[in-house]
Amino acid sequence: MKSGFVNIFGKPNAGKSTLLNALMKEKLAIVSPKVQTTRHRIKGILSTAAYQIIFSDTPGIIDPKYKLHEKMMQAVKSALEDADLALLLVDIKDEWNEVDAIFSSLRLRVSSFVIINKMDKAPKEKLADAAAFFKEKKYAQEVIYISALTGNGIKELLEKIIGFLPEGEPFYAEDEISDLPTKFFVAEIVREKIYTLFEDEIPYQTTVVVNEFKQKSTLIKIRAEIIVQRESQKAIILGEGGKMIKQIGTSARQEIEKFLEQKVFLELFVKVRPNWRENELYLKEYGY
Ligand SMILES: Nc1nc2c(ncn2[C@@H]2O[C@H](COP(=O)(O)OP(=O)(O)OP(=O)(O)O)[C@@H](O)[C@H]2O)c(=O)[nH]1
Ligand SMILES: [Mg+2]
Repeated sequence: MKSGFVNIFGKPNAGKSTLLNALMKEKLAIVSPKVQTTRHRIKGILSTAAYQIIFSDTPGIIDPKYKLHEKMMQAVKSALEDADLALLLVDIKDEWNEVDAIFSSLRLRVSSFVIINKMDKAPKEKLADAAAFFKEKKYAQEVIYISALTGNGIKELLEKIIGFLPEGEPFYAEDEISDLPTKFFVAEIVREKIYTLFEDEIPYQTTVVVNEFKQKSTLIKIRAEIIVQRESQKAIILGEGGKMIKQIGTSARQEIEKFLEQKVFLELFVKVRPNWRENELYLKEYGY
């Protein structure tokens, strides 16, 4: 039996969450075209008779600007501490020197694979140049190309990871796919819809908490709160005549139903909590 922790790191938007989902063959982590979508460390547990891999998706590495950012970087740090193998994800379109500086600053004590992502978006020559650039780096045990979006290269990556795993017993029960509660995933799905539907700053001013989750005879009743920092943001989330919040609710409900494989009744409310991103108590209450 082999088992181990395989943790994914990289700049915001590199495709870390898309990669976690591709490796798990299940959508666990939310994804958006915007940076700083992921705010937590999200474990995905892949178990077979031969191995158990505990993958961790992490927030994109940034310079913290407010307390929520600091919490996000603590999630990165925790994943740095228990990794058996680090997957260092590079968006082929990013500035390689800048990415290299970030990877070097992690001071990794474990082996790492540099994974060049979004290969579907770059010509072969550029991929070869990127590989040559990263192969020279001390931290790069292997350099691999993938497209997390199309699935290209994922099977080969998984085989390489398994080859690298230490011998060991499983850490989690075989039927567990994550260490996070269902409520967390539900809140994340609502948050993803906010990232998709709103431009600019709104997603960054917002968080979501599920404060009721009740199994009824024919459906699950869920009540969630969308937290914003200001009244003006509340008005934007609601939209004219409640048009926007209705849209969030409809698309979130459809996805939650798929995730839970059950009918769902979803109620959404908007609450103003001035400066919640800087407030230790609120951050704690909202799961950060
Ligand atoms: N073309 C292409 N797009 C990709 C690929 N992988 C991810 N993306 C897109 O890149 C964007 C960011 O993906 P995420 O998985 O949310 O990136 P992330 O690294 O988790 O981002 P943060 O959570 O903000 O740090 C999304 O629009 C994805 O669809 C890929 O292989 N090819
Ligand atoms: Mg992410």
